Amino acid sequence: MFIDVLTIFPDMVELVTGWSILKRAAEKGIVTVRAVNIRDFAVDKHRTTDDTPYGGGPGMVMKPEPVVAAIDFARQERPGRVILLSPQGERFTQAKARALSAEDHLILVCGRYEGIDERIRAFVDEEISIGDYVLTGGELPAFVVIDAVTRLIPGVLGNKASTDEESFAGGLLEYPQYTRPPVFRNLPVPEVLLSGHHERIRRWREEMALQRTKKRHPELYEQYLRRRERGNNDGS
Ligand code: 4HQ
Repeated sequence: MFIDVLTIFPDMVELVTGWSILKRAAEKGIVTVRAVNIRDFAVDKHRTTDDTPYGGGPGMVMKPEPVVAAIDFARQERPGRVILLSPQGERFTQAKARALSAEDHLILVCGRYEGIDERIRAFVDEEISIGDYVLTGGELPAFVVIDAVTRLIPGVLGNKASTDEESFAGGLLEYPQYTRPPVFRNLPVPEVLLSGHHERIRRWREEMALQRTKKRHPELYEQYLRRRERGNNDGS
């Protein structure tokens, strides 16, 4: 998969490409992330990417020409799905991550300032929000999308991700996990996990995942029950 990140802060892209899983995925040639500097597509001598809003008001607006020229550039070698990160977008979910993981080329447009010129939206395929809070730019949301999407691409996690998702726990919160030591600051590991009874362990984990989801995320729990009734247990 090719991922272009269109931004006026191209150095930030190293945050997601420079370390750990994504770095290895890039080395294996499974994912290529490229930073495209929107400022390189500004035409005036000061390479301006923002301007004051028509009609007045506070803050600056991202100019359309450099952003759309950067989109054209990103699209010139291969077609791509253009995604704008914005609080006005459709909420990003695991189902959306799964769908995007099948794409060949994502073009992620990161806005800055107080907003973008509305006409940029005519060149965008979809708009995604990572949640109802206001950030200073679309870069961190883009990195969230990259992280969630790329871990679903076969080979990136050695396929463990897909098996995780498709286990009974698909669509539920995780069960509690423990590792050594058996007692930490007076807090013991639940006895069942030390028992070696694999079937009891499996049932305990299932029960904990269910209880935890019901208590902490009742909406997800209801969705899970509805899907289980339909005979679907892979979280889709
Ligand atoms: N932004 N989910 C970019 C966000 C946001 C979000 C605010 C997007 C600032 C310039 N993007 N503008 N939440 O807060 O995607």
